[in-house]
Amino acid sequence: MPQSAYLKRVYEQVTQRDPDQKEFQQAVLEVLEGLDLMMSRHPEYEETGLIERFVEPERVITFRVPWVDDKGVVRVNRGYRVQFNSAIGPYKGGLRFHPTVNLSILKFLGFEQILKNSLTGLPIGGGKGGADFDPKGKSEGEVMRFCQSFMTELNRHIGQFVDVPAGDIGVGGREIGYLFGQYKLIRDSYDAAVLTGKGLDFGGSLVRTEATGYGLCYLTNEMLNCMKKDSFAGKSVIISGSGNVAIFATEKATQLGAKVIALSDSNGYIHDPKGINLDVVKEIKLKRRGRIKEYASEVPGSAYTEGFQGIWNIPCDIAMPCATQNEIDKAIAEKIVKNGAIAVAEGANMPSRPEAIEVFQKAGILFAPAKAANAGGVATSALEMSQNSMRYSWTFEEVDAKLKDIMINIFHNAYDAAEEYGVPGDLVAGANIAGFRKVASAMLSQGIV
Ligand code: NDP
Ligand code: 2IT
Repeated sequence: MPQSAYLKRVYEQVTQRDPDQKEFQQAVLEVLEGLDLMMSRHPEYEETGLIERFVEPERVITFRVPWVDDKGVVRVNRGYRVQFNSAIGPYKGGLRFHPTVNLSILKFLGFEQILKNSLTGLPIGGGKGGADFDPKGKSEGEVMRFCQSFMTELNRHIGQFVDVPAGDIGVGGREIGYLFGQYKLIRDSYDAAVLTGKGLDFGGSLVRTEATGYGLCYLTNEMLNCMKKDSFAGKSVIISGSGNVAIFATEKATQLGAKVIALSDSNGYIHDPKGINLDVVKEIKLKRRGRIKEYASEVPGSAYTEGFQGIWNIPCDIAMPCATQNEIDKAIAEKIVKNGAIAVAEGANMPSRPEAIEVFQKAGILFAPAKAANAGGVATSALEMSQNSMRYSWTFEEVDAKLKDIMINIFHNAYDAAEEYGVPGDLVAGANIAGFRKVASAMLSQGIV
């Protein structure tokens, strides 16, 4: 809990206003604990009601998404877009299609996105959206019709200067393609920069697909180098999840000399002590849209175990949770520490519960929080928007070099802010402070809006 009476009041108001929004409250509390260190130097935050404004989304849209399944049955899902903060640029953030999606989850994600996007150094505000639609087991036609219906409503709320969605859990290149097609049809306008994560044939950027996982490894490598004079070389790594972020984190960690020994999905995990064969994973997950357990029947010497949390029983040097929020609880964190890990870097958004972060920090192991560590995806989205505006595309090497620079800068900004505020090495506080001060300064300049 923050010490500042003002921040305490703001947090109480958040909990009283939306008592059921537990994930949102969790994200707000973590950020306010970081901002606590800034309050004595910035009386203007309280004088202008800045924090009350900061924790309240500028706009929340919810809408009906009706569609017809392959049997001719009418289905209705709920769609959302949380337009959280536009102080430094148009709202920017992904769309999540998952049955667990609700307003609390999208508000937590949108809130985190504000500071993450600020950390990238690029001009993008914070937003998030999605639907409680479950893409699992749906046919191509069902996914397409759902995306079309979703965009039939969403289109009026977005635009390249207004709000620019992208992918997240359950939304990848296929879904972005269908969403873009419907937007273009309804608006009769080729606004390429209205969505990011597009296919390379129609305005997508090279490296966007890989960007979150690659960026995670670039930042982690810089953290290891700067804080421990170490690197990925020769390290054993465990990565949870087996979606977009996990796959390309595996690829980059392996390129940097590490051995990734386990991956998971929501059903269970695979362990391959020789090191994961990523070609097999890509064939299963990206080509066949299959389950991670199929790996064990195709790769001798590997094993599949039911239950996704068991992955953290395996000892590793570096842990990178890349599946979903609140996966790492206190007991799992204690296990990771006891097994001798030297670093934890978050690829997913808020994968560690607050008690888990405390365990990592008390044990003195390196900890890279999500809003710094996974910012490479949205940073490359912003580079996609730049290329769309220029009607130009950079090469893979050009985008990759920019991504690497951005991730290294994010690490140093968070690291330096932690030093400046007397909590050296605390990248959680450092990332919150470094991200917040630019947003705060922009909000102050723009008056009470
Ligand atoms: P994908 O949909 O590609 O993959 C998600 C992976 O996480 C799957 O392996 C999925 O398993 C697993 N997973 C999802 N929900 C749960 C759950 N409730 N319990 C256990 N496992 C689960 O998504 P991404 O890889 O894009 O996203 C992963 C994380 O990274 C999310 O937290 C997302 O917000 C974050 N992120 C993504 C970015 C991006 O650019 N895509 C950018 C920054 C952060 P299953 O198939 O069984 O559901
Ligand atoms: O959580 C995230 O940063 C994303 N899902 C990516 C958002 C984006 O706009 O690229």
